[in-house]
Amino acid sequence: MNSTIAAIATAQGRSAIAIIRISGPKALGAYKALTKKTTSPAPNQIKVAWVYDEDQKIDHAMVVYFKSPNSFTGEDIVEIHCHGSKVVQQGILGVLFEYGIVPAKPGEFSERAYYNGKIDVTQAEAIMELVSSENSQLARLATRQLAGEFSKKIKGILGDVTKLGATIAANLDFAEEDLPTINNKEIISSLSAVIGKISTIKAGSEMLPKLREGINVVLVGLPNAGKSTLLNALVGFDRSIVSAQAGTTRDTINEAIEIDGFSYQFIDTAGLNSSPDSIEKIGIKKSIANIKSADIILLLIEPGKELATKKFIELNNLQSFIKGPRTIKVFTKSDIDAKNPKVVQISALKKVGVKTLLDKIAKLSVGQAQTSLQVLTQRQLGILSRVELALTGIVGNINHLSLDIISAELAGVAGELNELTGADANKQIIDSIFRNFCIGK
Ligand SMILES: Nc1nc2c(ncn2[C@@H]2O[C@H](COP(=O)(O)OP(=O)(O)OP(=O)(O)O)[C@@H](O)[C@H]2O)c(=O)[nH]1
Ligand SMILES: [Mg+2]
Repeated sequence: MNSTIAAIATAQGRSAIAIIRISGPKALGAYKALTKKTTSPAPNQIKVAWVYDEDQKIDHAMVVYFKSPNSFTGEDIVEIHCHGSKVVQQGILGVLFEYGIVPAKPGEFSERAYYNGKIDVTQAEAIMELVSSENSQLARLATRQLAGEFSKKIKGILGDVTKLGATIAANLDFAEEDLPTINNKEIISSLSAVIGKISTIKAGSEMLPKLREGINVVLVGLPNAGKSTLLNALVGFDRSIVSAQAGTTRDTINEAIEIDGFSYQFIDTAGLNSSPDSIEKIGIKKSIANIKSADIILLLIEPGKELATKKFIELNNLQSFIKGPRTIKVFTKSDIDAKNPKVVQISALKKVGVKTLLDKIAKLSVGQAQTSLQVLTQRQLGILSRVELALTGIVGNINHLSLDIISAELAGVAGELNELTGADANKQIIDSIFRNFCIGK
């Protein structure tokens, strides 16, 4: 790649500062042309300098030079941190294009980093995730992937598959001498371990859409249980109407908030009333639908209403939705009637117990999965599923498969795994990954 590319790396539009990035063999020359300096700058040091278009000053900017190979792309890179006006940015780009530098395609900086061995494909995909992360947990996960954590896991699995393949191949070579080095039981046990690792990675990614879109926390209970009061306490302002009248909330009310880096959708619902009027009926239908699709259910019970709540649930066949670890039973109005300290109890009115409840929600939403959470793109998930299917296929049919065939299957699996980190990925796949990036990345 002999061309030198440039692009604005910051968001379009007016801003305090914009960054223009240049990568390639002409970067240093462009630095000198722009700043009218004759000596090369020291690498990795930010300098304040005037940038010029011929004799015309464009801006007083900060300029930094990263010397190849110690840069993001592996090539010479120059970054110009200028003022964020369109005129300044276009002025600088104009000089650069005049100098023979070409506009960068979307993701071309990352693509060059990939081709120069600076990052692998999963790290490139992580960069994209990080740039588009909508909350800090997602960003944290993407950062972990950027650090190569996912690639390391895949390389571990690839190592296992290759090792098993090699053992089988050795066994094939020595077959005539009747020296069995591996039996079906051993193959199954090795493959099961690999399948287990893949399932763990996949399971870790299932939580991801939730992290992106927000975890649905539905507040349900009989009329007057204190749902709307709790919603208001959770979100920190008067979102929902509260009154002593039963059946105040008739429609669902959503409010999104972020807690500890996770996005949540709190949903207040109409009270579950067994003999509602016609409008209430529609609201209750919605409440029930929300119970069914909730990630987390807060079942609110006011003093003296435990039995009535249970009855409603049974009457509407909601037991299977409400029981289980995603439901938190919350006893409300603890200022009126305090319960045994072991249960979750709150007084939303007096703001007692709300913080503890939030902690419980956070714990439930991430659970044990947090450390194994994984950002997987559709491409990565597809490959992992194919690999999993191929391996379970071998395990299931082991008695009908010759070592030859198993060996060939494992070679195919190794190829797929290599494609995952890009060691074996074809140009088309690589292109499609980088073209989804933004310009300047
Ligand atoms: N003492 C006390 N009263 C509360 C508490 N939480 C709610 N209330 C009162 O209980 C009544 C009903 O509260 P809401 O929050 O409207 O109850 P809801 O479950 O949303 O009721 P619906 O929308 O009718 O289903 C109101 O008069 C609240 O002031 C609490 O923690 N302590
Ligand atoms: Mg209400």
